[in-house]
Amino acid sequence: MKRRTFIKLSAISAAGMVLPLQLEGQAPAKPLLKPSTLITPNADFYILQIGNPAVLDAKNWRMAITGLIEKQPLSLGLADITAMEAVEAMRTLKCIGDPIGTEQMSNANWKGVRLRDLLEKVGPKPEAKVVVFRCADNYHTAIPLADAMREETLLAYEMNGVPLPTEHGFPIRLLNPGHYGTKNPKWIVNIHLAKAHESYWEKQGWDPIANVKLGTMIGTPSEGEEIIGGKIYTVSGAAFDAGHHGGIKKVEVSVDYGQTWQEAEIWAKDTPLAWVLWKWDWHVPAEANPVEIYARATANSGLIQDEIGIEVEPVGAIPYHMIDAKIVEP
Ligand SMILES: Nc1nc2c(c(=O)[nH]1)N[C@H]1C(S)=C(S)[C@@H](COP(=O)(O)O)O[C@H]1N2
Ligand SMILES: [Mo]
Repeated sequence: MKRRTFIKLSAISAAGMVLPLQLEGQAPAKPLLKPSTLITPNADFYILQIGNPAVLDAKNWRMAITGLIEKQPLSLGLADITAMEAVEAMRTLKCIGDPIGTEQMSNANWKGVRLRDLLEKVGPKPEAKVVVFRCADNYHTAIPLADAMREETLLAYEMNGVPLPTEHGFPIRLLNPGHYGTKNPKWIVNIHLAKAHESYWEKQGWDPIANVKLGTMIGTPSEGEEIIGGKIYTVSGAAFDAGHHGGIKKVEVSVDYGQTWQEAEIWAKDTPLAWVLWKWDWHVPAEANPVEIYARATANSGLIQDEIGIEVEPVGAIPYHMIDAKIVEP
């Protein structure tokens, strides 16, 4: 079968840098699952921002709540926030500028407070339609007030049991369920209620809503990997829909250019707001040959990734992931 041609993106995506994970030296005889844990350790969690991380000092940090509010503006310190009722939740973050299948997607357990509990203290005026977040690195973004009032929308101060690491937004970041990274601002210093707002990335053409699309990534094999013929190889990866399409129903793999699809096993999952991890044991044919490996997810709503692709799209992309690999003689 004739191989199809795809546009390969370089390591830089429009909304930031891709930080590929690489296996050291030779690929191991028995490939590891990738991702290998449901929770991404903080040291491995992807990092993305417009410039350098803002380095803030917990003692001097204040966050103001201002704008179209019924009551007086609030100025809060970290202790004011940690004194409020805490919520713990698992959440996956994914970058909107992610070329299909790359690894700007990670999952953590977070602790924080409901944004709505803070907004209720100041009372948004009826004309307030968006909540604007201004950050210490000059990043700014807004979300609809209705999203801000969702029970699952959190201001997080802990990540996997420790205070937010500097690069993930210390002391406070937003976790906005169902939305790409752009709508999860870090290093927040001001929360402002307004009628409308044009955010940093929107000015450059990125989607102002940024709902996460159904997506699947292949972690093993990696691009160009040599797979030993005649043995079992475990193809693995992650799939995520952020709960928009009812969660992931199944993940399938094809090693014959999409003619047939094999159902993978979902071996780790939690809430629909977190990714699922999947694997499929492939009985690799003995003959040496180039091979393309595809993976696609179907959501509980029936939505399926039914077109191959690799390009970045300003609204996030839905086509499925493909890896070029090589079957080699044992
Ligand atoms: N203050 C600030 N917050 C930000 C950004 C930024 O540039 N500045 N980038 C956003 C983008 S594009 C992504 S994908 C996520 C990444 O979060 P992480 O670095 O904790 O993985 O942060 C978001 N929050
Ligand atoms: Mo991003």
